[in-house]
Amino acid sequence: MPPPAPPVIHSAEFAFAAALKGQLPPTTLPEIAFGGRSNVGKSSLLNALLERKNLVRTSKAPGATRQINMFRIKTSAPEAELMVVDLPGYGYAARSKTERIGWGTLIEAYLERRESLEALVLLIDIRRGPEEDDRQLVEFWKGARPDKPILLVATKLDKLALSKRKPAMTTIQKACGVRVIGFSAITGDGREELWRALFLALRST
Ligand SMILES: Nc1nc2c(ncn2[C@@H]2O[C@H](COP(=O)(O)OP(=O)(O)OP(=O)(O)O)[C@@H](O)[C@H]2O)c(=O)[nH]1
Ligand SMILES: [Mg+2]
Repeated sequence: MPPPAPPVIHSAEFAFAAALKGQLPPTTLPEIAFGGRSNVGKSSLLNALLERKNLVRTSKAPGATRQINMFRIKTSAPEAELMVVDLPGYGYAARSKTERIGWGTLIEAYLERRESLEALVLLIDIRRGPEEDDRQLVEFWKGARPDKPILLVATKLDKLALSKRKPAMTTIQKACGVRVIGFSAITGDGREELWRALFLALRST
């Protein structure tokens, strides 16, 4: 069967926010989580992916997303219903130490125990490449969820000259041992490929 084309987004709506120690809603739909360093472009990618300008809050100042935010998505062609999860970014030094540890624990607990979580999409700024905490997250996922896929997305593709994109993506791929998709929330580059990979990930579990 050919891989599905990018779907029609029927509806995309905010469903739930869980703060530190907050309760998550009962699991009803398959979930895909989007994680990465603060300011890497998680919220922007979700808006671009879902073709909604302001569904997910973005910001120039790092640390904009301070909760686990869930969005309920319905698509057709192919028909699917899923939860897309915007995680708070890590590596934001301006937070207090207690706050950083608390958030780390919240995200780890979510990634490790959430039953309906089917895949992790890890975003890495194409200009920065993977840093220590990115590689740690890849290893954490492989250890905690050996049977579930992880996808890497190199963000802000538009900020790098065309000739430098491929080598930068290869560096990320080699460092993490996971396939990389290039993406730009500004131009929409990579949107189709990412959707294809997401549906494959959902199907493979
Ligand atoms: N040029 C360019 N800028 C981008 C792209 N994606 C995000 N940005 C910018 O990067 C900044 C951070 O984007 P967000 O989407 O808020 O990043 P985030 O990862 O959700 O950040 P936190 O919620 O703080 O963890 C904003 O100023 C965005 O406009 C992109 O593909 N290209
Ligand atoms: Mg955000």
